[in-house]
Amino acid sequence: MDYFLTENQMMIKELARQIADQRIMPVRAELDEKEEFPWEIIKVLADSDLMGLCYPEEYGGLGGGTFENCLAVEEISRACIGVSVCYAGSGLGAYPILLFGSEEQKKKYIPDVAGGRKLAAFGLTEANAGSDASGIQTTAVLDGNEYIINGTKQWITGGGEAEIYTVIIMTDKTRGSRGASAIIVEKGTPGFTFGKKEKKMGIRASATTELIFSNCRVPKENLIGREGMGFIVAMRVLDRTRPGIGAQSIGLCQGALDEAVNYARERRQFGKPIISFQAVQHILADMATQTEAARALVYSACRFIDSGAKDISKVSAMAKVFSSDVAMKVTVDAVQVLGGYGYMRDYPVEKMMRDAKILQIYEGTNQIQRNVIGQELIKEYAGKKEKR
Ligand code: COS
Repeated sequence: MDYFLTENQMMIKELARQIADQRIMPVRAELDEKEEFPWEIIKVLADSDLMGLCYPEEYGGLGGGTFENCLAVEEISRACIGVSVCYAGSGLGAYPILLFGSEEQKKKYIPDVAGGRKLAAFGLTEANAGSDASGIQTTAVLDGNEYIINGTKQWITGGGEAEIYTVIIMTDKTRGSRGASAIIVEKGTPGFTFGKKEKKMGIRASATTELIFSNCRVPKENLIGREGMGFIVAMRVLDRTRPGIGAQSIGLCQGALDEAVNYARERRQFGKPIISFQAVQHILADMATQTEAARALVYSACRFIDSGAKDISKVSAMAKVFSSDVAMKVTVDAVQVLGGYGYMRDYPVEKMMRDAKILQIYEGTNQIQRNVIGQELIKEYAGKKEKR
């Protein structure tokens, strides 16, 4: 399919593809096995300017948008979504500052993230606040010129490795979601430590830890926007970043499809390559069709967001839910095509299937995405919103 990419977009895709092929593919199994954070690859991505794709030039970025970022995420994900989440997770951490931060905050934090000198991470989830994001219990109390933060965040992508954390905390517990605020906490701040590194089913190259705040004091200037805006900051940021999960999904699908087709061309049974059997062709045909449909939706969602559209929740949720469900199915099918070999760690599809599962869970479960789409439909058909 021709998606009419600009020359610049084609260059970004090609550069990310080269790095994926030359630097990520050869080490992905080892990174998975050792659960090792891919700092060397992050450095290569930074040196190639790919860390700064979606940030304005005035803050050291390349001035691209969601689409440019997603093209790079897609190509990196074709090789390994464990690596791509280390790359994209930093964007998730920086977006609260980029979208809602003060000029001083943007100048202070974004250039280092855009240059890949520092990673950012986003802290919303807690032990008892996952889908019910407004149920967070971590608090921040203003004491003179500082906030004192107490509580624990859970399953934070990039935990321990990132330098800059944007966390959603309660500044007024009596107000529910309207009592939440977003605040920046830097690694090394006294009272801010990391819990154990989680042992995960997939995306094992990435780091996932608790963030533990114990009377952690941060300057009140670290508040993003105003007190009470935290839930909206989180929701708006997730609206923009969820197509990135779509990009991870389509990259993973493409990687799995490539492996399955190549294997089916080589593997002989009953005296012929198994790709000559319709039973196998039909599986591959569905994998290819679903991957292309997901790609078309993710690309359209990104372009819609980059057009400056305000009402992006539904399209963003659609891109995430559809493509991640496809990724789960396509990777399961890839294992099926490879049969017994597919189940062994010697072939990459085993890892791809393990990796795929998180796409249906993080940045809002696929059940939550369907809730978001459902709520938007209700508003549109009641005439309260323009139909999109
Ligand atoms: N953009 C702007 N505002 C939004 C919004 C969005 N996308 N989604 C919700 N809001 C606003 C609502 O308008 C409402 O504002 P008012 O208080 O002024 O009415 C407020 O936020 C609360 O919204 P709502 O009542 O819908 O919140 P719920 O507690 O019912 O939760 C869901 C809504 C489930 C959609 C939300 O909690 C969610 O997305 N959960 C998943 C969180 C997630 O993605 N976690 C992953 C971890 S982060 S990697």
